[in-house]
Amino acid sequence: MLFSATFKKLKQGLSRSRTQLNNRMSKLFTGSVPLTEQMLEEIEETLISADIGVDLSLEIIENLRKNFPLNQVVDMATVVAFLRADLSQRMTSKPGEAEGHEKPYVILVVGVNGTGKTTSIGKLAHHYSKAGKKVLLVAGDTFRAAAIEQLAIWSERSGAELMQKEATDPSAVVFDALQSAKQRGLDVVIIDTAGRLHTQKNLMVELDKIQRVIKKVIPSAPHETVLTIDATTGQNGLIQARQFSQVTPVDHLFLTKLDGTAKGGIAIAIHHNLDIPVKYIGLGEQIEDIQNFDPVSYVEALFQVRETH
Ligand SMILES: Nc1nc2c(ncn2[C@@H]2O[C@H](COP(=O)(O)OP(=O)(O)OP(=O)(O)O)[C@@H](O)[C@H]2O)c(=O)[nH]1
Ligand SMILES: [Mg+2]
Repeated sequence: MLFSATFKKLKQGLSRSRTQLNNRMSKLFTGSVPLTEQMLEEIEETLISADIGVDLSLEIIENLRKNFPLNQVVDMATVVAFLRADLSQRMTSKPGEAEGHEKPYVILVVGVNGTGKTTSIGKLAHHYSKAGKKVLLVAGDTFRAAAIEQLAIWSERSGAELMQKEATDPSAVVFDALQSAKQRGLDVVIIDTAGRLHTQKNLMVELDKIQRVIKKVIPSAPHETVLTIDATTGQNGLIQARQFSQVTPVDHLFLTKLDGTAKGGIAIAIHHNLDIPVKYIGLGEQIEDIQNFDPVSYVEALFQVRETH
């Protein structure tokens, strides 16, 4: 599903990151100045500080070097435009999945605790509900009463139904939810899961069991397994994504809290370095603060010379 991606909102969400980039860049440029080696180094550091990643930052600086000889007079707008164009060109979209038309369309949401699973589920539910779909949320984190309550709040906000059962095996709730959704012809089922289990082994066993139960009811499901990654954890998010995808198959990433970091370059690093596509981004705590990740608009929103108005 595509969200009404307004560029203005994307820019708003990335304002911290953009401001930091702009501040650092404007210290280097006082009007038009001859390009120096030191400036190149500082531009490189600026890119790295935005969490774009060391390798990619180096490549970009090399390209800048090729296009702008030392001592050539440049201004900030020209350099930022060059960086933006270069990055955009590298950010070709990864092949997206075909949206499943089978009913119900099952989305399994996994991720480390606190990365934003439940909030992101609320946002997804809202958007599907708004599009006229009948949505069922499943509280697969059954051992924490607060987790169920939190999902209940998002079900109210989004107008989605809720399936919950306290203190049972998560896969039992998932089984009941899918059967009910199938019988009643619901459109979308979104499953919340626990983020913390004692060991990676336990987590693997539980997620595996959930996957098997889903398939028992709907063999082609889950149609999407979405992993939430907290953007404010920077490069650790990359490591987390790698580790998690070894525990359970992951189709898409949902990169959350991009509004809360000045290191918005992490989305670019993840897009560049992982085979798992970033499909959604979270730009705030409100229900509408979700967008599809479009790498080119993302780069554009991140690299913009400060507006004068
Ligand atoms: N600023 C901002 N905050 C977010 C975003 N997404 C989630 N949060 C906040 O992050 C915190 C954790 O979110 P949850 O949705 O509870 O995370 P969770 O993964 O379900 O956590 P557990 O259930 O404990 O595993 C909450 O305070 C959310 O409001 C976002 O895109 N931007
Ligand atoms: Mg939760």
